[in-house]
Amino acid sequence: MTAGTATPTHCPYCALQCAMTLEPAPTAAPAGAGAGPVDLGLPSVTVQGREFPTNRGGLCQKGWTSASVLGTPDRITTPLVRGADGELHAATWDEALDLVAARARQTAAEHGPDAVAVFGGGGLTNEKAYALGKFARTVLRTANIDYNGRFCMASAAAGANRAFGIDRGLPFPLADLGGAEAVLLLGSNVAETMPPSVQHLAGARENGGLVVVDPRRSATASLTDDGAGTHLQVVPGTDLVVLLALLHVVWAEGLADDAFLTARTTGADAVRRSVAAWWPERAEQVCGIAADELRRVARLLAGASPLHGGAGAYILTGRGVEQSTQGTATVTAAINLSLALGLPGRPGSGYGAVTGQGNGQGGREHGQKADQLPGYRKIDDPAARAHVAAVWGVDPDSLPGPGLPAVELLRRLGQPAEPAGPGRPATPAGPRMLMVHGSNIVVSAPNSRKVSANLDDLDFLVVCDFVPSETARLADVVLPVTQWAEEEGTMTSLEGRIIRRRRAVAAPDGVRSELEIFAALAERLGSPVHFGTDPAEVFDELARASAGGVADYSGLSHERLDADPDLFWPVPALPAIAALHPGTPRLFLDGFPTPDGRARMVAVDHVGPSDDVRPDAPIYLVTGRVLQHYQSGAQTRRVAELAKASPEPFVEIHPVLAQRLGIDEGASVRVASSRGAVVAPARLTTTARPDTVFMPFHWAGTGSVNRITTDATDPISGMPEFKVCAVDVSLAGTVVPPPEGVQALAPLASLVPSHPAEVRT
Ligand SMILES: Nc1nc2c(c(=O)[nH]1)N[C@H]1C(S)=C(S)[C@@H](COP(=O)(O)OP(=O)(O)OC[C@H]3O[C@@H](n4cnc5c(=O)[nH]c(N)nc54)[C@H](O)[C@@H]3O)O[C@H]1N2
Ligand SMILES: Nc1nc2c(c(=O)[nH]1)N[C@H]1C(S)=C(S)[C@@H](COP(=O)(O)OP(=O)(O)OC[C@H]3O[C@@H](n4cnc5c(=O)[nH]c(N)nc54)[C@H](O)[C@@H]3O)O[C@H]1N2
Ligand code: SF4
Ligand SMILES: [Mo]
Repeated sequence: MTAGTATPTHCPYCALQCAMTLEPAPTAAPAGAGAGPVDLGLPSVTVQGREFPTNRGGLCQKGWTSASVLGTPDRITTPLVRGADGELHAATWDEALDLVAARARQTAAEHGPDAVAVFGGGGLTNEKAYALGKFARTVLRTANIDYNGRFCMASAAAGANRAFGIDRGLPFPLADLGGAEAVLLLGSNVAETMPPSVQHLAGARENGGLVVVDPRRSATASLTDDGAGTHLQVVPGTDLVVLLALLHVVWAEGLADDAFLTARTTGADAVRRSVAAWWPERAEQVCGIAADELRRVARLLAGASPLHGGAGAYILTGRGVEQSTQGTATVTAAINLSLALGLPGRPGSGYGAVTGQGNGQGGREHGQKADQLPGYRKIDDPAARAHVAAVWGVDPDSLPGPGLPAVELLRRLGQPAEPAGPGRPATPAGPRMLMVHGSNIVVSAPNSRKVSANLDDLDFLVVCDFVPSETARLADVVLPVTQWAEEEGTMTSLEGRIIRRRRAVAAPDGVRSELEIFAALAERLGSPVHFGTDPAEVFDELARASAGGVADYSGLSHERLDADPDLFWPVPALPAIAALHPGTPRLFLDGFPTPDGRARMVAVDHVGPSDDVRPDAPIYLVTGRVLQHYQSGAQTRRVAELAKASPEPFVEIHPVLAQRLGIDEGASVRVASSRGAVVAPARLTTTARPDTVFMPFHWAGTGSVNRITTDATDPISGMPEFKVCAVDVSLAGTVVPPPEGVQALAPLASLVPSHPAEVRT
């Protein structure tokens, strides 16, 4: 970037992908000025919000401060290789790449190709996600590639694919929400996780029509104050019951859109029968929401639906309901409710999932998911394999089949084969080598102590990152990569809009793009398959590979996207009529992409969380996010303003519960599950339920909440139950021996309050 040149691009973080302009700062930051970029030979950069339909010029605090990660003092600018002394040392690119290639070759020779596993990320551009999948399938020839989207969107995807035949998080532009009379938000805290999006809820709030379901009075739940709507402070893990009761009321009170159900859906009768037993008084006993309140909300949603003359209604799900062992079932019930009210496929109404990661949408479309090929194709579909193999220039039979979903993959890393036991099948040996691209699993994976132990059991761990994340620190080789403002590419936002990421600054000497890394490794591993290093060229190939698939990008190129920021997939090429397809902002208007064109309604029922409260663990733990930190915190903990505003993990606890447990504000609290214990300071707040504590997951160390979350998964989607588990809560230092039969927890001596060493203030 030359001085005075403004580069229009988008935020590096979440799926809202707020538009911003990057410009060289007029003056360099003075030495020692906290967030000021250090001298990595990079120009310092200012960030301005830019007008765009989603953020309308707004940015959140993470967006404003995002540029400081470019010059973070501990940025990795040279490959690192673990030496005989057990430490990571600087190495040349040739040394590092030769070593990675040699170990991949050796591991595959000794244990078979599936022994080399790949873990990707929903923050990768479409080009990188595509190249990663292609690299795994054609160079490593491993089936074992999956990614952190399994933590993030898998249940929403499974529910939407089953019901609609397609999974685009929001099948309509976000701004459409603005015209709605009612919006039901289940387990989504957009006021902290996508702050600029809150402006699109203004219309519903003016109508008193915002309904937020959350066990906490979150910032988003507080948006319902003063007559703006309703907060349903549900018992954790029981949203499915709320939805079943709402469906019950809709049918019982004759509010369903029968004409829509007949014309555009299948399965409605079975669903209607299945909710007959969920009358509101019964539901109240399980979910804790008063029966009258459930009735009122059902009537409010129905009244807002076009059938009853309303201006429109939306039902949206977030991680609070999806990260659950009944996540797919809950999403299915939310879709059933939307269909019963006739919302999907009607302009101004619908169902959507609020996708989370920057490229959480595109990341699930182009081949880094265990069961997928580019274009949202199924890897076990012979026609899909033939199409993609032709684009790659390989024999379709050489492509591996589906691999292990993320949680199962992490569970098996480094583990020996196990013979069949009572009630359990034999398990083959797990992968021996792992390559990580865009995830910090040591902090963000469920039951993370087990994940760390398994990483230790591996023969070889390779991590690509630009900062020494907790996972990178365990690696045998770390390969330093470019950051968002240093690269070209595309991202697909939560709306299915394909946007351009643009290079605004030169990358520091010594770092490479992942596209260059894949090409260099492919060459070293003797692959005849071509790996482009120019993102525009890789995008053109991705577009060809996606042609005819569900997520069809074949009508797109970087050039076209530069000229038109309003393109939503599918955007097929239209060579026969030599016209440009206009893209598809709104899906389902003419039908659902199922074989019969109808949406499928599926009956589901409530089972409850896998790790429900019980005498030795009588309190619910729910987890989530704070505004200032992004995910595992690898990036945002390095931003001085953010680390200062939110320096450490904490335990939100209701004053009534705190008093019962003898816990004062700020006291060190021990939160223990059957997997271990964490310690963090107490934050007393009446926004909590008295039976529930909340912890954010953005930190490593002794307050890292994923040390105690469960790695139980949804049986359909493989998504882990991050949101709810059963814990015991006590003042740290007051040892209560575990009741008999309960696994002993980590000794207290090892649990000191967390003061993350990495925080810079
Ligand atoms: N600040 C910030 N923003 C982010 C991110 C970030 O890390 N930080 N990450 C991005 C990503 S990848 C994602 S996936 C999104 C996530 O965005 P959200 O889904 O909005 O975020 P969470 O905080 O994980 O969860 C939302 C809410 O679920 C509630 N919850 C917990 N258990 C339950 C339950 O049983 N039922 C219900 N109804 N609610 C429950 C929590 O109290 C929380 O308020 O955010 C994106 N934006
Ligand atoms: N308890 C609990 N745990 C959770 C959740 C929860 O709600 N509760 N939410 C889950 C969800 S929804 C998600 S999405 C996950 C996310 O958690 P992670 O998968 O850990 O995601 P990030 O923290 O964004 O990690 C991204 C890492 O990749 C690096 N990186 C960024 N861009 C690139 C790139 O282009 N290439 C490469 N090679 N590296 C890059 C960053 O520096 C960082 O170290 O956490 C999950 N964990
Ligand atoms: S809401 Fe998301 S995309 Fe927008 S500035 Fe904040 S982190 Fe970035
Ligand atoms: Mo996510």
